Amino acid sequence: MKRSLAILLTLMLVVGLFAGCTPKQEPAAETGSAPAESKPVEKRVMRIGIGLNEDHPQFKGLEKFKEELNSRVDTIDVQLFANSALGDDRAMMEGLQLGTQEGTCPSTAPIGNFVEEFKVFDFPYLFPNEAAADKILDGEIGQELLDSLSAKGIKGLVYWENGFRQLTNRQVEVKTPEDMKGLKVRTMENPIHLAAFRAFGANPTPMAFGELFTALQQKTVDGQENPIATIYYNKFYEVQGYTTLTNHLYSPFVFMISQKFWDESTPEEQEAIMEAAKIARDHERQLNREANETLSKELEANGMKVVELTPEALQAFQTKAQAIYGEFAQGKIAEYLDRVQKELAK
Ligand code: KDG
Repeated sequence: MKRSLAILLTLMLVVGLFAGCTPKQEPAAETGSAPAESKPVEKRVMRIGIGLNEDHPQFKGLEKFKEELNSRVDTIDVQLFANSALGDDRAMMEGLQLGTQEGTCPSTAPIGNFVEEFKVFDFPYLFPNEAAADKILDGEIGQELLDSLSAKGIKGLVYWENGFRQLTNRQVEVKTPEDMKGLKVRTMENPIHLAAFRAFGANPTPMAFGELFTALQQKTVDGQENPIATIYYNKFYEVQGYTTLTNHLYSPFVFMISQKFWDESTPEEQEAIMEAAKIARDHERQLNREANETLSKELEANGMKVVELTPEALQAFQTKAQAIYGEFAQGKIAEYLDRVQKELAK
C-alpha cells in the first residue's frame, strides 16, 4: 500500500514537473492548425559595393539605408563595401546580374552600356541645376528608365546624387577651352563624355575610378573630372594643382539591387527596401549638396587653385558641348532627350 502510494506521488511529481517546464503555447488558431514553431530568423545577405570611400556622402547614404532598412525588417543583413572593393561600376553591375553581389550605386555613365537610353543623362550642360534634375529623375522619365533595367536583371530603386562635375588637372590654370589643349583627362567609360572632352580640346581617356588616384599620382593622366565632394574626399588635391568650376555635367547615381534579390523579397521587404532607399536618397542628396557648396574652400586650404569661369568662358564650353549633341542624339536616346528638354523648358 505504502509502495503504491509512493509510486503515485512520484508519478504526480514527474507530470507536474514536465507541465512546469513546457513552454506556454498560444491557443491553436480557430482553424485547428498546429501552433507555429518559433524559428531563428534567417537573414539574407545584401552586399552593396561602391567606388567612393567611407567619407563620401554616398557611403553615408548607404549607412542610412542600412539603418532604415534594419528598423523595418530584420531579415536582411546589409553589408557595405567602399573603395571599389567589389570592383568598378561596370563590374559591380555585372555582379548584380551574376548574383555575386546584391547592390551598387553607379553613376549613370556606365549604365548606358547596359541600357542605351540611359545615355540621355550624359549630355553635357543638360541640367541647369539640381532642382531641375530632381524633377526629371524623380518623375515619369526617371522612373521609366529605372524600370528598363529589369530586363537586364537589375532593379533600379531610386536616383541619388553624384553632382555637377568639375575639371581638375596638375599643371594648367584652365580658364577657357583653349587652355585644355592636349590635356590628358580621365573620363568615365562613356562615349558622350569622351566626345565632349575631345570637343573641349582635351585628350580624354576612359579609366575605372579605382585606378584614378594612382594614375594622377604617376602622371599617366594630367587631370580628371568629378564633383567637388569626390575631389575633396578622395584627396585629389594631393596630386592636382587646379580645379576649374566647369559644371559641365550633372551626374546622377542610380541605387540598384539585383532583380533576383528583389523578386525573392516579400512584399513587406520590398516596401521596406523602397522606403529606406528614398530616405537614404534625401539624406545623401542633402549631404552631397552641402559638401559641394562648402568644400571648394577646403580644396584651396589644401593648396589647390579653384578657378571660376567667366560667363564668356562658360558660354564657350557650352557651345563646344552643344556641337556633339547631334552625333549622339539618335533613336531612343533622341526621343528621351527631346522629352527631357521639353520638360525642362516648362
Ligand atoms: O561609387 C561611385 C563611383 O564608383 C563612381 O561612379 C564615381 O563619378 C565617379 C567616377 O568618376 O568614376
